[in-house]
Amino acid sequence: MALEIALRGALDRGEFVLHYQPRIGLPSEKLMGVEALVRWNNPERGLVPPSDFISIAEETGLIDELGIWVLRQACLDIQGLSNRLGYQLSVSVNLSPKQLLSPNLVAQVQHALDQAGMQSKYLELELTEGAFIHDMQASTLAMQQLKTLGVRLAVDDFGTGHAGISYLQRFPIDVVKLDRTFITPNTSEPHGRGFMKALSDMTHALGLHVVAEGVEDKATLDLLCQTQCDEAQGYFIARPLPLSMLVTYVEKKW
Ligand code: G
Ligand code: G
Ligand code: MN
Ligand code: NA
Repeated sequence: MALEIALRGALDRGEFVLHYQPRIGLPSEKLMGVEALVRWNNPERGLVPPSDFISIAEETGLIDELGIWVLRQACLDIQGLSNRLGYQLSVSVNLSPKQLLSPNLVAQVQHALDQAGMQSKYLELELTEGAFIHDMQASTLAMQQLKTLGVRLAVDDFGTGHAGISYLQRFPIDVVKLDRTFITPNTSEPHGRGFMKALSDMTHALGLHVVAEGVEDKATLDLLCQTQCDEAQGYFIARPLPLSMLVTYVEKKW
């Protein structure tokens, strides 16, 4: 209850901030876009990670309002940056399962795009497997409606849930984000390359794009290039950065 009230106040006072983690294309290593990750800039506690408040926001219904703020701010920030750079970046936004089933989601997404002047194909929405296995009919419908806007849909943390491969075919998904627990061990294991190649081939056979998360070293990035992974994200490339530092990162690289 205390945290719920604190979160409510944080929304009203504008204490939430977004950090952006770069995502590069392979093998070009060209910057393709960023993932927006929310933090709470608490005056007493400092930066509070999402793991400390997202589930409470979901339980109390605050996630709808927080989610709308994240969507709008992410589109505004990244379209603004793209305009300044003369170089279009994509932005990925995490959606909680509850948001996917909200009847207002499609209108909210369209509004966020309009407000930022962003073309829908540059917005990607990340859903975890858990978001669409509870009510398959409702989530399929919601996903189809989002697809008609022209946004991309990604399965986040793929491989950690129970959904499995059949879900990639059943739902209108464009992108698979392989969970980081899959990625690093493969560099050191004898069958790692074969495993990564199989995952990448399977994803491509389904007509989907594959993104590796949690890339922490050069050996892993090399392995992902060799196994035709499409994009990569992780500390070896860049940590999640405040907008001002993202600007510096982009300007240094280009
Ligand atoms: O940045 P960090 O590793 O602390 O993020 C942990 C998790 O928090 C992410 O994996 C993601 O699932 C979740 N998360 C981050 N930002 C958002 C957001 O804006 N909305 C939702 N629903 N989840 C988020
Ligand atoms: O669940 P989701 O993929 O949305 O969350 C991404 C989270 O993973 C972010 O909170 C981010 O801080 C974290 N992350 C990003 N890159 C790396 C990495 O290379 N290693 C580890 N351990 N965590 C990472
Ligand atoms: Mn994510
Ligand atoms: Na993930």
